[in-house]
Parts: sequence; C-alpha cells; structure tokens
Amino acid sequence: MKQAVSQMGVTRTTRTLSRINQPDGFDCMSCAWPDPDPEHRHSAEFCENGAKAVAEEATKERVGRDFFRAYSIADLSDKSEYWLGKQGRLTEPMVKRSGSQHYEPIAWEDAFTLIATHLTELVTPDEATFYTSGRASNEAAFLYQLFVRMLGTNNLPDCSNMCHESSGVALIDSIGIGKGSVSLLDFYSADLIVVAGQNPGTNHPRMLSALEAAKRRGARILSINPLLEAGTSNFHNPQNMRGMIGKGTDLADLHLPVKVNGDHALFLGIGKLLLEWRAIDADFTDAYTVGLEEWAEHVGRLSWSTLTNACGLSLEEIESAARMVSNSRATIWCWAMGLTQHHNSVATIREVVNLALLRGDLGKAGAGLCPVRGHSNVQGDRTMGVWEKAPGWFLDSLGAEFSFKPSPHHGFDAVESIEAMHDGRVSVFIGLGGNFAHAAPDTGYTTEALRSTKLTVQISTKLNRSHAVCGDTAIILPTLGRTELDMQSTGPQMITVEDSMSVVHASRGRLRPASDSLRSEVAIICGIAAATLGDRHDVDWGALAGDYSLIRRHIASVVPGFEHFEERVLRPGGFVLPHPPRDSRTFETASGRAEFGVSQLATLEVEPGQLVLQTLRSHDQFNTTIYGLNDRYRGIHNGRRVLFMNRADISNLGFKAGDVVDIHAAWRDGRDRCAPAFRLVAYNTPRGSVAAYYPETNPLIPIGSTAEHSNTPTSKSVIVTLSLSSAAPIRDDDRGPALDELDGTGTSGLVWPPASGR
Ligand SMILES: Nc1nc2c(c(=O)[nH]1)N[C@H]1C(S)=C(S)[C@@H](COP(=O)(O)OP(=O)(O)OC[C@H]3O[C@@H](n4cnc5c(=O)[nH]c(N)nc54)[C@H](O)[C@@H]3O)O[C@H]1N2
Ligand SMILES: Nc1nc2c(c(=O)[nH]1)N[C@H]1C(S)=C(S)[C@@H](COP(=O)(O)OP(=O)(O)OC[C@H]3O[C@@H](n4cnc5c(=O)[nH]c(N)nc54)[C@H](O)[C@@H]3O)O[C@H]1N2
Ligand SMILES: [Mo]
Repeated sequence: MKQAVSQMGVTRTTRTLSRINQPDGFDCMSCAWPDPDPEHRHSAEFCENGAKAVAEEATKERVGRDFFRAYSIADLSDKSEYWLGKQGRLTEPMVKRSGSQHYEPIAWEDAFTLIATHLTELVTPDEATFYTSGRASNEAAFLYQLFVRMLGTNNLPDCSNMCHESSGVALIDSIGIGKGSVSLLDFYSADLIVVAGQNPGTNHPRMLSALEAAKRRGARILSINPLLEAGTSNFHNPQNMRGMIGKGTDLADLHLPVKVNGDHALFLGIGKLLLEWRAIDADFTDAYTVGLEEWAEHVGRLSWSTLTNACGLSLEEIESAARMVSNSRATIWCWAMGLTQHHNSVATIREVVNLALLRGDLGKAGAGLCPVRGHSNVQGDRTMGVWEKAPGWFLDSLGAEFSFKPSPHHGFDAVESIEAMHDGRVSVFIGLGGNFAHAAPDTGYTTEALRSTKLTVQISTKLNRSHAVCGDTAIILPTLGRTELDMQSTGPQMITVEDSMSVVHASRGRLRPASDSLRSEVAIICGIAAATLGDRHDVDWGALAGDYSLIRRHIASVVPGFEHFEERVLRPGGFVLPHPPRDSRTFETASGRAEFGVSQLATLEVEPGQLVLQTLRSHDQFNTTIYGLNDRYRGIHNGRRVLFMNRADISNLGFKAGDVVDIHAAWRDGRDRCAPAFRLVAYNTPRGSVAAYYPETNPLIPIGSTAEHSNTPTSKSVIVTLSLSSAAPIRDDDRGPALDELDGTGTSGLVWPPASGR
C-alpha cells in the first residue's frame, strides 16, 4: 500500500488494486502464476509485488517533450535504470534523428512512415529483427508475428530465448509439447512438490498460497536451491489472520543447498537411487515411454563420488530427497531460472522429466511438470506464433488463413540477433515492449550492436536503458498498459492472455490512459504494418485495430485449441488449452511415446581463485524495472551493488566482508568484461557459488556463453574472479547506496561507502 499510494494516490490505488485478477478486471502483469477459479478468488487476489508492478505502471509521473529537451541521449545513458524508471510514463511519440543528440516529438503517422521507409529500403527483410517481451497480449503478439512474416522474415526473438527456452526444448523433445502439464488444482492433491531453482517468495508470491494450502493438507515440499530463500522458510500468509498474527509456516520439509549448476548431478543421483530401490511406476513406463533401459544403464555407470562432487551434497542428503520422491504417490516438479540459464540446462531439465516419467507423474491428478513462467503472457506470445523457429504446420496454417507463403527458414533468436546487429547483418531493431539493451547478456557487446544499427524502435510504457542505447535513428512509441482503458472505433476493447498453466482468459483495463496521445499495442502494430505493407496483402489493418474480436476470429482459425475463442474466453475464468500428455497421456514425439533422455554429465571447469556467479532478482524489482533499492528478505537496504559470498571464500581469497570489489568474467574470447564496485556480503551460499543482482551484472555474461540446444545466455553460471576495487562508488540513485551486512545471523550495521579508516 505504501508503494502504491505514493505513486498513484489513494483513489487510484483503491480503484486499481481491487480489479487485479478479478474476472471482470485486468490480469496482473507481475507474473504468469494462474488465478484460482472465480468462486475461490480472494477480494485481494494479488501480492505485494503485483501491487508494486501496478503502481509502477499507474504512476502519476510523466515523461514529456520537455524532459527530452532537458536530457540528451548521453545524459540518459549515464542514469541508472532505477532513475530512468522513476521518471514516469511516456506520453507521446518521439524521434531521435540521425546526427541529433536529443529526442523530439513526431506525429504518429510520420513515425509509421519513417519506420516503413527504413524497412522497405532493406536489401532483404532478414536485415530487420523484431523482439517481443512477454507482456504483450495475445492479440498484439498474433498481429505482430503476422506482420513480420508478411514482410518476409522469421526474425522474432523474444524474452523466452533468455528465460524458459531450455524448458521448451527439453519438454518438446521428451513429451512432445513445450508447456507444463499441471493445473492449480493439482497443487491441492499432490503428495510432494519439488521447487528447484526458483524463488517464489519474490517472483511468484501467490504460489506460496498454493504451497501453504498443500502443506496444510499434508503434502511435503522439497526445495533445491543454493540459497535458502525466504518464503519457502517461515512464510506468513498476508491474506489470512493466521498469517498476520500467527507463527509462520516452514514450507520446505527439506532444503538441499545445491552448488550453482549442480542440479544435473543431483537429479541423476536421485534417479540412481530410485532405480536401485525399484521405485518405478512400471505400468506407466511400459505403456507410455521409450528409452528407460539406456537411461538406467547410463545412470548405473555413474559413480557416487562424481555425483556428490558435482552437486556439492552428501549421499545422505540425496538419499533423503530420493526417499521423499519414492514415498510420494503424486509429485509436482516445479522449476524456473535456477535450472534454465546454464550451459547444460536442457540436459538438467531432461533429467527432471526422466524422474517424472520414472514415477508416472504425467496425466495423473496431483502430479506433473511445472516450469513456472515469468512474464504474464510469455507463454501466450509463443502460442500466438512469436517464435523464430515456428513449426511448419503453424506457418502453413497462418499462410492459408491470410493467403501468403511465410518463409520456411528459421529466424534469429535473441543472441543471434545481437550478433547479427554487431556484424552488420541486421540494421533495424524493433522491440514490442521490454528493455532489450539491459535484459540481454554482455551489456558492452549488446550496446555496440544496438548502436551500430540504422534504426531502433521501442514500443514502451516507460523510459528505460533501451531508449538511450539506440540506433542512428531511434523512435519511441508510447503505449497503453494493462491497467488502462483501451478505447477503439467500435468501443472499449479487451485483450486476452495465457498463464503458466495454459488457461486463456480476458483482461480489461479501466484507468484513464496516462496521456491522450497513447495508442494500444495493437493499434501501433497495425499502423506500422499498414504503412509498410500498403496493399501488398489483403489485410484490413484498420478494421483489426478497431475491433479486436476480428483478430480473435483469425486466431481461432489458425491456432489449435482456440475454437470458439470469443465465446469461451468470455466465461468467467476463461478456458484451458489442450495438453495431450496431461489430457490423455498422448505424446506427440518422434517415437509417439514419452522419451527418456540420456545426457552426459558436464561440470563447469573452475580454476582456483575463480567463482561461479549466478545473477538473480531482488525483492524490489521486476526484471530491469527497479522498484526500490531494498531486498528485505535478504537483509539488503539502500543499494543493489552487492555480491553474496560464502564467508570462508571471502577470507580464503584474502578479502573481508564489506570490501568493495570489481567482478571480472573469465571467458575464452579474451574480451575484458568487468562489473565494478560491488560490496561483499557474507552470506549463506555454498562454497564457490556467488550471487549478485541482474541487470547490473549483465556486462559479465559473455555473448558466446549460451546453453546447448536452447541458446539461452548462461546468466546463472558465469565464471568470475574478484579484485579489490579502485572504482569510484556507483550510485543507484541520488542519495547514494548504503547497506547492511547480512551473514545469515543478523545485521552488523555497516554503511557503504565505508567511512574512512574503517
Ligand atoms: N517481483 C517479480 N516477479 C517476477 C519477476 C521479477 O523480476 N520480479 N520476473 C518474472 C520473470 S520474467 C521470471 S522468468 C520469473 C523468475 O523467477 P525466478 O526463477 O525465481 O527468478 P530468479 O531471481 O532469477 O531466481 C532464481 C532462483 O534460482 C536459484 N538458483 C540460481 N542458480 C541455481 C542453480 O544452479 N540451481 C538451483 N537449483 N537454483 C539456482 C537462485 O538462488 C534463485 O532462488 O519471475 C517472474 N516474476
Ligand atoms: N543476467 C540476467 N539477465 C537476464 C535474466 C537473469 O535472470 N539474469 N533474466 C532474463 C529473463 S527471465 C527475462 S524474461 C528477460 C526480461 O527481458 P524484458 O522483458 O526485455 O525486460 P523487462 O525488464 O521486463 O522490460 C521492462 C520494460 O517493458 C516496458 N513495458 C512494461 N509494460 C509494458 C506494456 O504493457 N507494453 C509494452 N509495450 N511495454 C511495456 C517498459 O518500458 C519497461 O521498461 O531478461 C533476461 N535477462
Ligand atoms: Mo523471464
């Protein structure tokens, strides 16, 4: 409430918060966790971080033409992401012309013409790339990829490429569909819930309510994470009296402090024990799977010393976890970025699937695979065809609906787009939402890549780094957010989204838009498409922008599962998309069965003096949007440039807690990658594994360091060294950071920068 009222005022706060995630309200943009059935919804069906996300969008602050007159591109580049975000909502289209250092206003139609001119002058449409962040609605995403494919390219990178791509690849290869198989109801009948590489207390807080309910019913919870995250321990549910005044619930029955990137070995170890104990659902494996023997042979050959060294856990710890799995009749396997952003992520997730197959945890109540998605519509955007590697059947179906022939060649993903901009193969970047410059890896390299383009276009609600790191010509197109009324020629429009559990539902904003000059994402895409494609195709872009139900009619004929879309999405709570493994134990894989996968164990090679850095989110941010400078669950206040490190590692390397260090990446291409001025915080993390916040650490993630098969940047396993810093303190805001030290036992009250002589 404190954050919301300070940004929106009292009236706007009550009107807005009461509509979050209600059947006639708007979908919270803070994460993709599903909503309960309409009858079981709370009147406050949102969390602290949802309220912050809403306040960030519905803020009363504004960025107008005077602001851009006052601040040059260079001035904006010097500001922190926190400062940029606090300036408020963008209000009118702006252009930075070639040679100029300032943005100036431009009329909407002129902006569309300028974009069209750049796009039509390209030698081939493959010289442009079209990014999507996972907040875009189904309607906007569908039209965006339609426009891009009509233009003639499949260059559709999206935030998934940096997020759950490894999950998608692993799931498609093993069970034939790249989506999770559980519904919210399964949480209420599971025996065991595994939470691996995820911090739900901060990133999916409403998941804790499901975990708490499961726990009260007798389910057990296994947490696998280098850090013991708040939320899984000592959870106080803020939505009931028991939680407000009572004793907190220790959600996790067992916490395994795995080494960063040690999960593959851990899951192999659990598998090895389950095989030894014959704790196998043989009816399931016989009827529905292939490859069990090969996998069992592979697992049998692995030695315990290899496995325990690789995961940093004892055999006893692995046994306790395996015992929980073998005692469970139905297990839900949840994971997020802690598993997806490593070199061997696809192998690790295949190993999770192997365990689920071994136990028959698919297509049965209370069990299943649950990759917990990030952005609120990231899954829907993929379903709508935002995919650089869209399958042939999708392209054929789209081509048939709109009478054209989409290019069959795969386009560029996020990392490939950066490389192609860097070496001049791509000269136009268009971003539908997001903050590509700062979300992408290797900030130095990505900055060079974006700055070498002829044109960058950002369709955004708020100012961010990507407006300052721009092409020779740069355009900002300000758009409506989820909370706002979307009025078009035929009346107010709703949009639709798909949550992490394949439920599609409607979202309607009610607030008066931040400025009268804003346009909806759909209207902006239609404007660009009409100006660029002219009458090359028989699509009435103006009509689609005026009535979104026409878009949904096209979606219904192109995308399977969306039959009678309009009618079904209007039911309170929406409808669930088909999922063959969940619905009927049908597996659309090469073999027609669910496939066990054998992956060699590949451990990181870390030399003495080197550490493995994972980059993660604080409690006060949404990706690159920084709400505030605190991470109260981890005891950090007034600053973000901290490095969490094991106390023994700190002294072994000759440092002391509170020292300010520069972090250097060790990567084979020899490029100098450094993130300066981080303060060491002694913290309960395994030896050799350190952690710091994203995006401040993105300069350290080498562009060439990506996961096998999914090409996801390895944001959770960066090999680094440290040196004492001589850099001037870097300020997160105008006050300058000061923070408390936390070592798992309490705060010592150190301030940063330290007073001289300390
Ligand atoms: N409030 C808020 N909500 C959000 C977001 C946000 O920024 N703020 N972002 C949204 C998005 S896009 C996403 S993708 C999700 C992200 O949700 P999470 O995946 O929970 O996000 P991270 O902060 O990256 O946390 C990763 C977790 O994995 C652990 N971890 C790191 N390395 C390893 C490892 O090698 N093994 C294991 N087992 N664990 C590891 C970390 O300690 C941390 O607890 O949240 C979404 N929701
Ligand atoms: N080092 C490191 N890097 C990472 C990660 C990590 O864990 N570590 N995580 C990765 C992950 S999981 C993800 S998903 C990506 C996130 O990458 P992105 O999705 O690109 O980044 P966001 O910070 O979510 O984007 C925020 C911006 O979106 C715009 N925006 C907000 N709402 C709307 C809207 O309704 N419409 C439009 N058009 N624009 C809007 C605002 O201008 C805001 O500044 O980052 C990835 N990068
Ligand atoms: Mo994400």
